[in-house]
Amino acid sequence: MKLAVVGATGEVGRTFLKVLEERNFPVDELYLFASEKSEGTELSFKGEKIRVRAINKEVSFKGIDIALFSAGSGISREFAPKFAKDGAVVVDNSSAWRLDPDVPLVVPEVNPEDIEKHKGIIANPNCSTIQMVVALKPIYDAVGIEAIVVATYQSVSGAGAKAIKELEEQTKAWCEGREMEIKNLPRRIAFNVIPQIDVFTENGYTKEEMKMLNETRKIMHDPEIKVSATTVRVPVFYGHSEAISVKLKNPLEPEEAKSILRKARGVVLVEDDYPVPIDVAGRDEVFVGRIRKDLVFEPGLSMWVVADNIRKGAATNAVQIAELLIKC
Ligand code: L14
Repeated sequence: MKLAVVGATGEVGRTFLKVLEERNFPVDELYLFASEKSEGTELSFKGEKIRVRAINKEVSFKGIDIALFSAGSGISREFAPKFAKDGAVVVDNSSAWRLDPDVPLVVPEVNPEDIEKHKGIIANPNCSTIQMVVALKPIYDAVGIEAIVVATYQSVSGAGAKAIKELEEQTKAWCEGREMEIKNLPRRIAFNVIPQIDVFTENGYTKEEMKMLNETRKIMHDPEIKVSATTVRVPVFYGHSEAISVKLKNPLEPEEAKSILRKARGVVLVEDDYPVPIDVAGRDEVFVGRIRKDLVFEPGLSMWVVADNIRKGAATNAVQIAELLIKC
């Protein structure tokens, strides 16, 4: 198994290496790629130091079996087809290919069968979408879901290492009475919340919010399901949280929903307490709590869903896809 990681030095890239190691993914040779400025960085994998190479037009990708990409949409658009042409299967974490009809969009707990239709590229969904569909699919299968209203509370790690640093630096500056600098996020994030992730589209929703609608429809194979999202950045380092209300097609009591989710793959039902991001960071499952009858939708349910956005929301989901690929 010759594996490549593209975007190896990023938040998700480094976590790919950790997750591959933890899950003992069979790797004979590992190739690490990143931008020119990271060339020469050494990253360790299974006790070995591996040198990061710059990705550019001159590199040959022949012989690679699987390539895990998390280097942004531009790099994915340019290089994923090249890897695929040279015989690799690309698992891409960017938004570049997610809605392409020739590219399966896969969450292993939800639609593993879609993998088989790949033509060299498989897309990893958006982090907020992944945790939402893992929590809702078992309920969808039991009684049907007509509509979802969701507000997200997204950590800064979703916007990369630079945004993590920005929250740290602003917090330090505030404590020391210095002026806070805004660099990568649209507003100050320390001691604040920002109701904007990604750019705005014409209908007043952001791209991130539209991804939650369009990706959910594709993953669930349900072009009718309605999703209205408000995505919000909060001053949390790791872990996205979501307040979700669903309009069901058929009645389901909260107790019945709990017994379904207790058995659901990849879900941890939190019953006497509720999940919070600092407890969930570093874990691979999706944590669900506060399941209750919704007071607007009839029949409906409301719940609170938390997951590590860098792990289940990105790296772990991609490695799970790679695991399915080698089983085929
Ligand atoms: O679509 O900034 O994969 O929290 C993942 C991170 C969108 C933005 C994606 C964030 C991105 C998101």
